[in-house]
Amino acid sequence: MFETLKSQPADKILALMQKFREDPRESKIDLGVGVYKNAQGVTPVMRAIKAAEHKLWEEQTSKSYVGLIGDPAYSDAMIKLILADTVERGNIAAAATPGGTGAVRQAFELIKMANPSARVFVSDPTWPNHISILNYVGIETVTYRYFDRETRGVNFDGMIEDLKTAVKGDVILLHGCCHNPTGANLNDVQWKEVIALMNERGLVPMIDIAYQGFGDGLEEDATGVRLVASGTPECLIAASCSKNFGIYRERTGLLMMVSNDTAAQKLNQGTLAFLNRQNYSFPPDHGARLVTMILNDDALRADWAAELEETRLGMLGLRQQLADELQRLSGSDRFGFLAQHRGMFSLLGTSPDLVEKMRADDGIYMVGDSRMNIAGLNADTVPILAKAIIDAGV
Ligand code: PLP
Ligand code: TYF
Repeated sequence: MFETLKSQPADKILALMQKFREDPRESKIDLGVGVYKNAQGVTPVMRAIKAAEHKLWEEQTSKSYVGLIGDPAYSDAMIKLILADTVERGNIAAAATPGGTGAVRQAFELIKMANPSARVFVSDPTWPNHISILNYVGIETVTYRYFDRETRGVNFDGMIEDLKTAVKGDVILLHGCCHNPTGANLNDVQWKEVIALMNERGLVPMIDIAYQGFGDGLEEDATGVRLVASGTPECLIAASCSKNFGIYRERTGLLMMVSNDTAAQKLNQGTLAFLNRQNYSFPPDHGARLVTMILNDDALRADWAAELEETRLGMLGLRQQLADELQRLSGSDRFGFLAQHRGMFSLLGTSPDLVEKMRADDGIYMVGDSRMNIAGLNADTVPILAKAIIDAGV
């Protein structure tokens, strides 16, 4: 049987990670995989996570199964974090998942189950796993214009024009904040316009939110998802705690179904439990428990939010430094977009050839589409990157 298997395409981001490890140059700079790193290049365990783990170790008396949807207290805490009080709790069904990827996967399976003919519209470009999981689940994918290669901002007119080709029941996948890979995001007015269009045409929004707190702040980054959840009849939300709690390997995510039909909540909740059971029975608990402990404890929560804010401001500072340095070297404002982008990523918008040239000449590792992880920089490496960008002729 195994002889029938074909080799599968590698994940380009993870392949780049390997290539970086194998590069002997000491001066190499890793701007690849989307993992936060501090100025020392370390992905730290956040202080509040350490404290919660300590408390958990002392207090936890059993590791027996929790439940198919995880601990409801986790769902409650995450719903509050993401949606605040914009939607009644009775209008939301939720289930813990293994990471944000697990939530994305379960959401796609749910779409396939509820409407096998639905197409999913994704931004051009988007996180490559969106497309690869959609293909694997057997859902037709349509791309909508998103990134303007001239301005490096959002091509909003193109986006709206393309979304107008969607028909009733199609799903529109939107990044809640800190768009991966571009760093370019919708403003509030644009969110409202997209919502109006989706409502007019009977389209179903799905929000992937993996970087709340990395852009403009915890509350600010939730603006889009809150507008969608409160302004559309139904939507799906896939959330990840990997980045904002720094618990990547704990696999902590949440899938939400928001519906204005309160009577459907029980059925929706049962469907999420069913989907979890088919795929892995019980979702992981450790990360979800830490998140719940932190969000429900004033002191831990304050410390977590403070450390997240330091992280966010650090990345913003690096963005500004890079934009300033490039302005100085190029004598132009054409790199100003780097300071406008939000989150961990910016798409430089250059060719794979120049990306490869910067890797070969300067040991700078960005993803082939020219996505840079800003957190891979520090104050000393920003000038090195800026010079490499100018030397390569970007
Ligand atoms: N969605 C987006 C847009 C992402 O960038 C990521 C990356 O980490 C995820 C979802 C899922 O992350 P994880 O499965 O590690 O929680
Ligand atoms: O885009 C990124 O770099 C992060 C991390 O298969 C990641 O989202 C990368 C590849 C992958 C899963 C997560």
